Amino acid sequence: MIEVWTWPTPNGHKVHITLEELGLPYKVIPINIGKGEQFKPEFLAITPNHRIPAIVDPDGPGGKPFTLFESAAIMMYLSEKCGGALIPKDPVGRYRCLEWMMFQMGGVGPMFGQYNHFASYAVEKIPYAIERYSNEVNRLHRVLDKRLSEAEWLAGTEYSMADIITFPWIRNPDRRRIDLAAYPNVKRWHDAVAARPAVQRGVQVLAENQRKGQITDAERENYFGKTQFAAR
Ligand SMILES: N[C@@H](CCC(=O)N[C@@H](CS)C(=O)NCC(=O)O)C(=O)O
Repeated sequence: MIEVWTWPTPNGHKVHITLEELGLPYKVIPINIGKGEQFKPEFLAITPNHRIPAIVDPDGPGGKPFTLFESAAIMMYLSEKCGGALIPKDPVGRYRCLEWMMFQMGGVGPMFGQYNHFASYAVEKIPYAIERYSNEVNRLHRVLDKRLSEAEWLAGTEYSMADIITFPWIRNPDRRRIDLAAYPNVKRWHDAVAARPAVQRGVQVLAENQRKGQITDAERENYFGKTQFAAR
């Protein structure tokens, strides 16, 4: 059975939703990143980047165990394992899907992450940084809104990995002080993705561990302090 080393964050949920949509059996191995479990040797053996998610497939290529990190790579691997499921077969749809997956990995994830850092996690509140990333978060919502005014799904006419990879970063818009009413096409798409039973199951994985209140000093140290930057 595929092992998912993970935690209930947007990057983790991308893979949980993918596994649920594909109907692949999987075993969840919780990596509590607030407690620093991402630095344990057994996790570093799977991913040198000490970030969740990562997977171990005992039945990888050539029938051998296979490890993989980076959420988009994992999603593409799982799709291929299921005959290319959730990636359109026609060349235009396929490249639209990859295009929007890259847009999430290179734009939405890093920019929204920096916004969270400066607006919610940083002790010192730097107005320039908060404004810079707030502008980017809003700009990226506008780009998505335009795309979704032209197409039902990000890849075009069919629901795909591009929607799965983006959705966990759009849900809970309050966390980024976003009102989805300002982005009606994103809102329509968000509600359609959120209604899918596999999506609802995916976002429940380890959900009981989601932090309720403010970041603690111990979590801050693991994410942004000496522990994070120690040579390994
Ligand atoms: N590009 C990576 C990003 C992974 C990532 O940033 N994971 C975060 C949680 S969402 C993490 O593990 N953080 C732990 C840490 O910062 O030490 C992917 O898409 O898989």
